[in-house]
Amino acid sequence: MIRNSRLILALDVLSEEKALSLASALKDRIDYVKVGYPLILAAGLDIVGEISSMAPVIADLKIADIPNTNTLISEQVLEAGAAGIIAHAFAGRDSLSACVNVAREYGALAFAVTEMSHPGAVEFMAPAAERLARVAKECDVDGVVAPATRPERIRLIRSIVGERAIISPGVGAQGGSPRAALAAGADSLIVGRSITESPNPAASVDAILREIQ
Ligand code: OMP
Repeated sequence: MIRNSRLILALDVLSEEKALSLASALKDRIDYVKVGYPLILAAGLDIVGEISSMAPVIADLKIADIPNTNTLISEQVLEAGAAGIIAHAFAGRDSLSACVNVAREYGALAFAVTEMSHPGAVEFMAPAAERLARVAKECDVDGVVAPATRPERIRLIRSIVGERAIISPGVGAQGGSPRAALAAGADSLIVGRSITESPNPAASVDAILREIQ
């Protein structure tokens, strides 16, 4: 399911033009483009289809509502062309299963967030992360999101989710090390600003690829 480079580009830019030009320039170097609220709110939902014509898109709407609303959100973004969705596990099994079920209907991937990468995640998410990872597994997600800023937590979450994919944000701008995250068990890195804000995005991708290969 994860392709070759182990790199997912987080396209958190606010200009449609910049988004399309980055996707076009980097599409052959990365496995997926992750598109979330910033770009979808700025450019509209059609951006998902436009980028999908260049590289598969993971829609990161961190879906966390009641099951019916989760179903409607998932359908909208998958109908727009996304190849995968990210949902929160903390809303519970019924809510997460709603997203997984829609993903299955569309032949798309469903990911669940376990513990987030930012410092505030240690307040509420870290104490619940093992349970969230178990819920994600029980809901039969394709993969989970785990923090590259705390590789020891990736190791722990790997011990729970087994063979399921772990995609891991937090390298570069948030301070995590690409090699350490992969060594701890991540399958792929999610990288945003250190590429999108670089004066030479392609060179920045190549530097990360050299570091992890
Ligand atoms: P940079 O910090 O710019 O590399 O971007 C990281 C990307 O990963 C952003 O799109 C975040 O919204 C996302 N992300 C996290 O940073 N931490 C998490 O715990 C989860 C995500 C995510 O689900 O993608």
